[in-house]
Amino acid sequence: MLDNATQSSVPQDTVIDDPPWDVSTLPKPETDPAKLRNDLDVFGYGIIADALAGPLLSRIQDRLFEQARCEQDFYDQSNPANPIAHAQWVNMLLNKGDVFLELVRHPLAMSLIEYVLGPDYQISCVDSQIQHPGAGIMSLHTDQWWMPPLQEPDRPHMRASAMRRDIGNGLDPTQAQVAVSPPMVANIMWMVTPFTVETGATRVVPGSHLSGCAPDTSVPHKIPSIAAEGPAGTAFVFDGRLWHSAWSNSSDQSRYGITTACCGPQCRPIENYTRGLRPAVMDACPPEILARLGFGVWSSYGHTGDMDLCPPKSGDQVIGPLYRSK
Ligand SMILES: O=C(O)CCC(=O)C(=O)O
Repeated sequence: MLDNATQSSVPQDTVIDDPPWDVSTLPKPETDPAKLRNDLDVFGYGIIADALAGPLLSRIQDRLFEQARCEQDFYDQSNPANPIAHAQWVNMLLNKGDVFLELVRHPLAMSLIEYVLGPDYQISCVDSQIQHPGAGIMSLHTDQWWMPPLQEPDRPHMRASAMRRDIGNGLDPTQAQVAVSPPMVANIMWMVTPFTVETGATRVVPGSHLSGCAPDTSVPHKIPSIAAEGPAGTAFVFDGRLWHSAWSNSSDQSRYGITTACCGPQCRPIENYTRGLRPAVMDACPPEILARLGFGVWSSYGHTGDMDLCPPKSGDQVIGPLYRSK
């Protein structure tokens, strides 16, 4: 059984030069749902052509560019996953413009998330990954790095809370010959501005979602990858097990991407909406989206006393200690 932190059979100082894939067969920008689902199965990702266009794309661009500029003056946050210079992170976007809600209501994109995770998926984050000019290369990783490896029955199990983002050491992205963990995460990278090799388009390792292990985290990478390129408005949907990373921006244009990561209902989302969603945003949020933001109850998980209430009652509404009258 191979998975996540399990030892790779390839010596650590190896640099893989010849990519194990035929570029002509790799996913191309597409709008056919069946083709996109097949690309997800085979390569671990699919590319949606013109996912955002016209006024919607302009509204998203305008709102994000302004927010990012203001936040740079305000506190200039960097993504703990991508703590490199000139890489900016704008998180909790649902609090920063109702236009961003349109991303998690995108029929085709969210149907692909449902295809990977099933109907009760949760929204884990809606945040922006910005590679400004000069931003460097991020470590390859998966978006379910926290998934403990499958246990060999005659060996001790990996403790769930012992998982760390940087313990991957896989060098062989090809399909494992043994059982691997299923996807617990599916993500979408929305290309708000053009994603090119020069601007730092996300790098992906096609087929690595079935490798059963987490990638070596060296920078420079030891593993070949390809750039998920596309004009502004393209979106690429990917399996949480796919090896990927941000790439260096050698251009003079900032690269703006938005990720809408989703996870199984049994997982903890990255962004804590039940605590941090602004009240006005919560009030304006459609109930079906609120349920996906952690305000729903899934098989009694997430309840505050009443199984069917969405949103569940908050602390100031629930029953406290009761005493029988003397
Ligand atoms: O910005 C990118 O291209 C990828 C970002 C990413 O993989 C992450 O934040 O986990």
